Amino acid sequence: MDEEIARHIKKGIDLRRHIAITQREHPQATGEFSQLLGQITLAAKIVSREINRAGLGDILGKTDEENVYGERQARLDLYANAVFTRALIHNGGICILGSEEESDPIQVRKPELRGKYAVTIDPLDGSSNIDYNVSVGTIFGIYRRQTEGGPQTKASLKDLLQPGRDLVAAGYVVYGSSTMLVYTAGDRVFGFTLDSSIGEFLLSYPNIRIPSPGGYLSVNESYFKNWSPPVREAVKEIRDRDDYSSRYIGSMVADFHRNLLSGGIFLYPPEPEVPGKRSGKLRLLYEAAPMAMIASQAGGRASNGKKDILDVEPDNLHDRTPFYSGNREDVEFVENKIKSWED
Ligand code: AFP
Repeated sequence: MDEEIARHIKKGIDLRRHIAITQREHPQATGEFSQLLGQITLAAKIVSREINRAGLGDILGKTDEENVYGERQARLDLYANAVFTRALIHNGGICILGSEEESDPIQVRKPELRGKYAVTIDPLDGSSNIDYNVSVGTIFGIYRRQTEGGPQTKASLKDLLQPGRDLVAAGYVVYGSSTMLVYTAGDRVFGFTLDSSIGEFLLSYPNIRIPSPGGYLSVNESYFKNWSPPVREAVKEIRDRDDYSSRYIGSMVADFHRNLLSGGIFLYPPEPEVPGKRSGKLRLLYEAAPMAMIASQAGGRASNGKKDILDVEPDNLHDRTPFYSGNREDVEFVENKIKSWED
């Protein structure tokens, strides 16, 4: 980042001003990217407000609807999906949206509203925790449209089926004890905290770097018996290190966020003999790829056990992937364990 621009990025500035300053590095920018981030933050504020008063309204609990993975959707899943979809489709500078809650992508139908970005979103990750007042989150990834023909031409699936390496920006919102938005546009990772008294996200972390070594081991150990031998061995060894402690919330955004700030490794390994979990649980496009971009920009790494998540080419919108992310050394340690068993 240009030093003159970096000087203006100070703690406390609001997100809109921050975007305006960072966009100075791109004099050719049309404003669509700023508009898109603006719509994401607007939707995040609306969802945050609803989550904060969740116990008061009739919005907790499950619906009778199932998503494409056969999981029963929580009311707040549907609410968050509707809020983000509306904000992005009508005014977001995008041409197509892939949502974890929708089986098919959503097209921007009117040519005059079509922008040059394709967005993936997990509107409410960790929603099975919502009834217990546990942190949940939203994850988003922003790609450049690949379909030729300009706004007159409809977008296509290939605009969404891109490897994480092609992400223009990625981020998440964690609805926790405070609401935070963390994002990267490929140069540093920024963290903003929502000041609800003024309704603005203010810069609280100007340059997040994953501390290393040490930190938290974060994995659902109740699946220990289902993992492959190298993964079991790696987890046991990390658990025994003196500078590691265990924490697992079961809400990826919150687990990832803690480890981004404190170091360590988050794992969701495959369970080779368990139907539906042979590639783990997490979704490549909606969860793994955006988080991999953030981990990598913060000096860490995310892997599927064999290669960097950013290099994995998606075949389908709802592909799942094993996921190991955090300190570069810890992720490489797991990769090497897996490799040593294959050799
Ligand atoms: P839900 O959105 O159904 O709560 O799933 C959340 C999630 O995809 C991810 O946020 C967690 O890391 C992971 O599932 C937790 O899964 P386990 O309950 O199997 O540990």
